[in-house]
Amino acid sequence: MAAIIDGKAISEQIRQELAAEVAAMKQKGVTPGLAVVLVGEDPASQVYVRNKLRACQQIGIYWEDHRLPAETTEEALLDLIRELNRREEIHGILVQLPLPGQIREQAVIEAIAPEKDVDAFHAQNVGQIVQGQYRFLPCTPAGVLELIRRSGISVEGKDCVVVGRSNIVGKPMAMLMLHENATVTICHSRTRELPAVTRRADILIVAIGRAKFITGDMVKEGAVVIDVGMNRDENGKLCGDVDFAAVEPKAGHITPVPGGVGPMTITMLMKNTVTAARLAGRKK
Ligand code: L34
Repeated sequence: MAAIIDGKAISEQIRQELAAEVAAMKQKGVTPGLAVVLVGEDPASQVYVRNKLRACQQIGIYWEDHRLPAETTEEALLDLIRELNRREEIHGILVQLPLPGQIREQAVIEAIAPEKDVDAFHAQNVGQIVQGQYRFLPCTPAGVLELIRRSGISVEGKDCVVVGRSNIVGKPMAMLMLHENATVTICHSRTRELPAVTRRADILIVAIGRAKFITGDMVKEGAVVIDVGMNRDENGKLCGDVDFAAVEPKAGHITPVPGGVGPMTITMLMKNTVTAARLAGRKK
């Protein structure tokens, strides 16, 4: 029987810490501000954006909700970003991904001022993270690390296997675990004998985007299993990349979906926005 890592509860605790920090900043005349940009009407993105704005509200962060139609041109989106880059009361800019096909995601990411790039997707921020010197960490990997830390799990010297190699999760996740002194393996859809690799993991982090992909036979007894997936199963129910019912009896710790990594992603976005505001204040 695994200990369930309660992402909602840990998130709540961090949000309270952040709310206190924001209250103190407001006393000194600085209110952290976040602009959220959503292009189109993807239903999942709408839910995530709503959760982000709700978290701002809860913590006391000033927020703006920019909604653009699905047929928006890249130039129009870049114009909005340039305007947000210039505005002093906006410390963080988040453009929700994925974007419609006519817009190049990379062009948009690189247009965001690095000091306002609270996703840490900009090449400058990515480069700083690889070098181990950074302003912010990308929200999902940072959230995973915080879940592990606040659950009292040590990482040093452990075998950590990351399944998935996206720029948003897999690659930065592996880098963070390396910085924590884990021995890191990255695997993906083309990895040969994947179950043999995942079975070596003391800490297994899964972000491959396939419902219930990790089955019981792929997990070592007592492993820490972190599920970054967000899928719908055959009944339309939210589920992760891990077959929870099959893996939970074997794992030492496991995160649920929903209520695991998702809320932490949002909480780390709040943390990055507060950090961005603090750093902007320091410059003046
Ligand atoms: N730019 N785009 C940008 N930054 C991000 O960090 C994201 N991500 C991913 C998609 N696009 C992005 C998110 O915000 C995934 N993601 C995200 C955020 C929140 C939740 C899930 C994914 C979340 O709130 N999950 C809830 C359940 C939500 C529901 O009911 O559907 C949970 O408990 O897991």
